[in-house]
Amino acid sequence: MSRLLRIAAAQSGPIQKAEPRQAVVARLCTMLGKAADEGADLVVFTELALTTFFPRYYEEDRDEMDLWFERDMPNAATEPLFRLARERSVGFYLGYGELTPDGQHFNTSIIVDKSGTLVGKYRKVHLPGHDEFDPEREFQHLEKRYFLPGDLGFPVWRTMGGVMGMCICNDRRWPETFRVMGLQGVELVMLGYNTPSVNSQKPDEAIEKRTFHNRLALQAGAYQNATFVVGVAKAGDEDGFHLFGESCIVNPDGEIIAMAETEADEVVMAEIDLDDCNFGKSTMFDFARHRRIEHYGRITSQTGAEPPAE
Ligand code: CDT
Repeated sequence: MSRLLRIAAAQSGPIQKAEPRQAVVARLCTMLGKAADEGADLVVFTELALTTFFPRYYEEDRDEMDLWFERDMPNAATEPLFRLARERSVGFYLGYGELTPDGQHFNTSIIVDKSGTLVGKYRKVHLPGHDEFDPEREFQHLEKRYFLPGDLGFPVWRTMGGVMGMCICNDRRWPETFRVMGLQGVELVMLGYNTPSVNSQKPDEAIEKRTFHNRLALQAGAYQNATFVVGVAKAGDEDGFHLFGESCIVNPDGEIIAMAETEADEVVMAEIDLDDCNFGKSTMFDFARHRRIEHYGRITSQTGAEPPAE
């Protein structure tokens, strides 16, 4: 048995602050077209794929930031992408800033299937950074100021022949993210990321260490849950701030099977067989047989570390 799927990691190059949505969507359409020409079933775009990474900018009045958010999806700017995907019969994952009718802001992603139907929505749970201007940092990372923590959990959906899940950027550093989806039998986790190449609180940290941590998190998440993982960057120099690339596709053995080579718009393709998840899920990571939940209580009853008394 095999369940083959041709997937494309569609890495975005930098998006400058002044770049209009229409121009960005045209770039995404070009990548989706290329992927479709190569037979893609599913294209994975990045986190906040329609704009520059705006949480790096401090604004006293939060309402001033609403211009970075989408009130509807699809909307006039993104309709060409939805139309093209439908015409080419390609599903996609897309990240964007969501402003709900009742005024809530989320860092959101969606899965759209090959018929153009919105299958699922995810709202980023693990928001990194801070919520007030921090003069100690070389640059700001104000996700906690502009977004609420996601309120939808980590659902998975049966679509496009497999069990699909989503997370966003910083979520990949938390094993709970992958495990909660693993416990629902996830076979493909899609995620976008905007990760600065410089640690604003540790400027001498080498970029190699930061890219290593990216691979480490994606590969461990894949292996420990016997799932494919697709991680897709926004990369390159955005308004003077550098984001690393290395968008990649990871198999259920935790091996990287395809990786971007540039920091520009780039489509990375792989044909995967979702049935390759079956071995790990029925042996080493057969959760039903091997997990010992009686020892895991702290995972959900305690947030911070509590070391023993000195
Ligand atoms: N976008 C995002 O979540 N970026 C974070 C960097 C956080 S640095 C304060 C990441 O985990 O890659």
